[in-house]
Amino acid sequence: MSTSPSVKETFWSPELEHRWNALLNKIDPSAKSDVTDRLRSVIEPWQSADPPLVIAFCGLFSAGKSSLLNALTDGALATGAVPTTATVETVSLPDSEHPVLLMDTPGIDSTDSAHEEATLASLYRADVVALVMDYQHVEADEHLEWARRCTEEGQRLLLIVHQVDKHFDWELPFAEYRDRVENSFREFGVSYERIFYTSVDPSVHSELSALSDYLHELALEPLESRFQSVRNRVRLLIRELVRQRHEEEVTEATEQLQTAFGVVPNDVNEALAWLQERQDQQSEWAAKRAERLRNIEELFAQQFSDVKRVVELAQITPYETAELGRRYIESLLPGFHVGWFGKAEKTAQERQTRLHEFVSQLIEHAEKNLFWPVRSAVRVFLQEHAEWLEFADVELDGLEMTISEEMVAAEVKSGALVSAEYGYQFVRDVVSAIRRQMTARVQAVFDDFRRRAMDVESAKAVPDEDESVTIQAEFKALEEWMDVHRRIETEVEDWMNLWTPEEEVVSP
Ligand SMILES: Nc1nc2c(ncn2[C@@H]2O[C@H](COP(=O)(O)OP(=O)(O)OP(=O)(O)O)[C@@H](O)[C@H]2O)c(=O)[nH]1
Ligand SMILES: [Mg+2]
Repeated sequence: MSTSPSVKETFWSPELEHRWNALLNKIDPSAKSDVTDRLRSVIEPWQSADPPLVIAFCGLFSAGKSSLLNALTDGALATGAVPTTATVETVSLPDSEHPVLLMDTPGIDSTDSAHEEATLASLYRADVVALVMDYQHVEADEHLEWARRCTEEGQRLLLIVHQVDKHFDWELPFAEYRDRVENSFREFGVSYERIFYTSVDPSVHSELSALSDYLHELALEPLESRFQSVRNRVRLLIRELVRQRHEEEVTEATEQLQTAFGVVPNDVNEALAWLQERQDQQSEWAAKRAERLRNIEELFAQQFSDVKRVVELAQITPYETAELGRRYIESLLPGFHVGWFGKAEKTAQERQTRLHEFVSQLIEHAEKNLFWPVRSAVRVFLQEHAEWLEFADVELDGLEMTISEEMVAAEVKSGALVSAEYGYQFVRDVVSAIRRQMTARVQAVFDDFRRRAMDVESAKAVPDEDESVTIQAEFKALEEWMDVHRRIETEVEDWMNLWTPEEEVVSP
């Protein structure tokens, strides 16, 4: 957008005036609040054809504000420089192409609260705040905090380090002094447009004329960009109003947060950062828990494969036992029979005997070489990790071995009963069946035990129960607090849009 004089003349359009009145009407005039007056003071300069640029000179008591203003305006202040300033006084910057008003304000640390009120109220009229600081007290907390508040509120800020004639180069090179000052403000999170070093008394370090030039330059800024500061100040005031309207909610949410968290954030962004911190902490815990659970999985997998190896290597059919197995198969082959009278009965009896002999030896070896070693390995493992068990006594009931004649007989594949050779395969099949049974039962015990271990470890999700409860409360309080403030912000924007929808007035 261009900055031709015609644009300037019509900046405060009838449309803008109309919308402004719509905004003012929205404010309940009966509400006890000086916000309306302040709103009017923001807009007043803009209702003239050539809105003056207003710069408020603020600072601590006796920083030299009045003296500086007098120097910039060739002694225009009515009160002169010497007495303590008690009211806001406005003077014009001489020889400026567009009007520039400089406001002299009472010191912000004034003991008189009326003085301080006057200064705070004047800030809403100012397009730019110039913070005047005595050379010797630049890094005072008040300065840093004030400057940061301006930054937070989006107020345009000039820093003025005044009375630099008090600087002696033999004490400290001036460049070093400057670096130190500028770093302090940056580190404190202050953003300012410019910094000037000035004095009314003669000094080689004084940038008084540069400051004067800069103020003249500011007057040439396009109105569109200056208007952003107006919107910003109106927004601050509207926010104050909307907050007043939601005072109860804000107080309640703040108290809750105070109780739960101990501190209250300055704004939603800070609250979000805290929330993020808490969430990071929780995900860190979650990650640690996941790792612990993964370690348990690995531990069980390792143990299981160890036990499985014991199962696989167990010798349960030494030669003579295998022989008994083969003899049993032999007795099942077609053409096998015993005796002459009652042949069938005797044959059946012989088969039963052979099965019985095979199975009893099988049981004997399997118990000694398979069952007991496996049971003992499992028991040792469970006892080593008794912290995961509810009872000190390890439950191993599920870990049994059942080898019966029926089960062994069931392994016979009748289709294969054509030659005695099948006996070898049959014995291997029986051994496999026993190993499978043992493995499955170990697996069942392990599964059960792992489930319990996981339950115990999962319950340890948060370092301790109390902390978990605290965090839940903190989350809730923070979220409610943010919710209230977000609703306020939404309302503030609704009000602002009554007046100037952002995209219509402010061009990038
Ligand atoms: N050495 C030196 N003294 C200065 C300078 N500027 C102001 N002073 C002195 O500092 C004292 C305070 O100056 P003022 O201009 O009254 O300061 P102020 O900030 O307006 O003070 P309040 O209105 O009371 O807040 C006076 O004695 C001034 O003479 C300067 O550049 N150098
Ligand atoms: Mg003064």
